Amino acid sequence: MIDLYTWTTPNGRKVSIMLEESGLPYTVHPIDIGKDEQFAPAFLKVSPNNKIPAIVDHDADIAMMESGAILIYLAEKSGKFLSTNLRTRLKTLEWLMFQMGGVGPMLGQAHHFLHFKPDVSDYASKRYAEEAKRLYGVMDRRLGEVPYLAGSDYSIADIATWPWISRFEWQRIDLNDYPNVRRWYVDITARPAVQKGYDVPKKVSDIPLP
Ligand SMILES: N[C@@H](CCC(=O)N[C@@H](CS)C(=O)NCC(=O)O)C(=O)O
Repeated sequence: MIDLYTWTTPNGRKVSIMLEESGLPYTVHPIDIGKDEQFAPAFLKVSPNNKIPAIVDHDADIAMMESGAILIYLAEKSGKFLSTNLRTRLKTLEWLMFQMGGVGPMLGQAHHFLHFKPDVSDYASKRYAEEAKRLYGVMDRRLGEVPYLAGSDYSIADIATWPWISRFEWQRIDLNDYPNVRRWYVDITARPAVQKGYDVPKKVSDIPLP
């Protein structure tokens, strides 16, 4: 059994969606980051960076933080969504790292400067609005060539990226400007495991649709 420590955010949803997709049994432990529960000493033992998501896999005696690393672990454990074919595997890891290093951190800043505090800094609002559009452009070109980020198959690269795109409204992105991202997003939204994982640890809203 896997313990999942999470909250209703894109990084948290990556892991609940992966657990739902792979069929691995898990128990949810909500960590309300709005109430600073991520700073509790007991949670620090599981997640030394004080951030969700984190897991403890009791079968293997493994505790892990960092969503990208957790997705790789769960893919290895379940044998799903990370190909053993070297070329496909490398493409999957490449687009997973693009999410971890670009999409997540940059769109996270866009949420602050375009959604939560749009008035504090024109410089920051403009910078992250432009970077969000640039990243959507990169994904749109890729998804114009292949159905999924890693190529022909749905993978942990898509599972990592989709929850960030589900906040397109906060990023002031019109998905109709990125038809390939729109097609990919709508297709993945239809997956029952995505819909179930989105509502972990609790339902806060319907999944936004363009
Ligand atoms: N690189 C980390 C980022 C995790 C992260 O930023 N988690 C946020 C929620 S999405 C969090 O726990 N924030 C609480 C805080 O910063 O105190 C990952 O991908 O797991």
